[in-house]
Amino acid sequence: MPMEEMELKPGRHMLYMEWYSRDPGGLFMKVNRWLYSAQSPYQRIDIFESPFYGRVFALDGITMTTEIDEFMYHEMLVHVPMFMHPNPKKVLVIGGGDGGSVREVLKHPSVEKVVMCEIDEMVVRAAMEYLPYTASKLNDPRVELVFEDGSKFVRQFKNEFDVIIIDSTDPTAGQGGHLFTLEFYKACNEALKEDGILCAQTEGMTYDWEWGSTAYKRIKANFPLVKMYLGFMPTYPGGLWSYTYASKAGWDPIKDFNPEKVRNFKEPLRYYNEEIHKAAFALPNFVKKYIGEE
Ligand code: AAT
Repeated sequence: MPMEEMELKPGRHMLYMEWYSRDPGGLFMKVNRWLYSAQSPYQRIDIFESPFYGRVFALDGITMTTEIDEFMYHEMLVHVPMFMHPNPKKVLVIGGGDGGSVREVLKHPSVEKVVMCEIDEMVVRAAMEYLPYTASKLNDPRVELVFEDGSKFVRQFKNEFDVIIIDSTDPTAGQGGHLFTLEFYKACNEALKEDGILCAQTEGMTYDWEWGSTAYKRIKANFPLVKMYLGFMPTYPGGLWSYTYASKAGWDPIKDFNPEKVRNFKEPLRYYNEEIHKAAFALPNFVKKYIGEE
């Protein structure tokens, strides 16, 4: 057997360390081997293989996805809004260059077209090569890839999309900040059809809770019905992640939820189900306080 094909024996591996913002501590993982590193015009991109987490994708040293838990994040970000819409045909994903959100969107048979607007083409190319499962649907004929700042791209549309999903980096990382402004959420509202639904990843509620609280309040200023919900995400800071759901028609994610649709769904899901959908909207007191909903 050629040396390079021999299985690497466990030992004292190299380490990857993510320092959380404000430097309270962070996350570390063993590294088996490095697969890809590059500097794009927007950020540093790294993909490595870890003995437990599988392939790990990081931007500027911040973990974006790992193979063991990306399903938790992508299913929660995508299926809550997708199941709330009675017939989502046209979907816009902003950010999400690894393809995980697009993969989940395409599990819904009503979908005719998904536009993914990712600022960094190099992220998408690297994901297609090194994250085959996460990026598995990026070549689907229903997918249109656009490489542009999502905050600019969305402005050209009025009354166009059924669902918009914001799968962005943190507001202080790369160009992520553009996807957290009041103007951006307003433009998303206008790009949605009258019964359109928006859903955004709105950060962890443990460390940088101000980011999520600000995002929630700005989305709330632009939509008649806005609710935050939570899910577990082991490799994101704090492990408890927030998402914000917004409906232009005022559809309530609990009262107007149709569990039949989830029960009849043909595609396998590993996190999201009808009980999780309802439970995710129950917020701990400290989170209610942070977002001003006590
Ligand atoms: N699904 C993977 C999770 C991510 S990736 C977020 C993506 O948003 C990145 O690929 C980044 O290049 C892209 N992005 C950043 N700014 C913009 C912009 N202005 N327009 C379009 N795309 C953008 C997010 C994980 C969250 C991490 C939590 N710690």
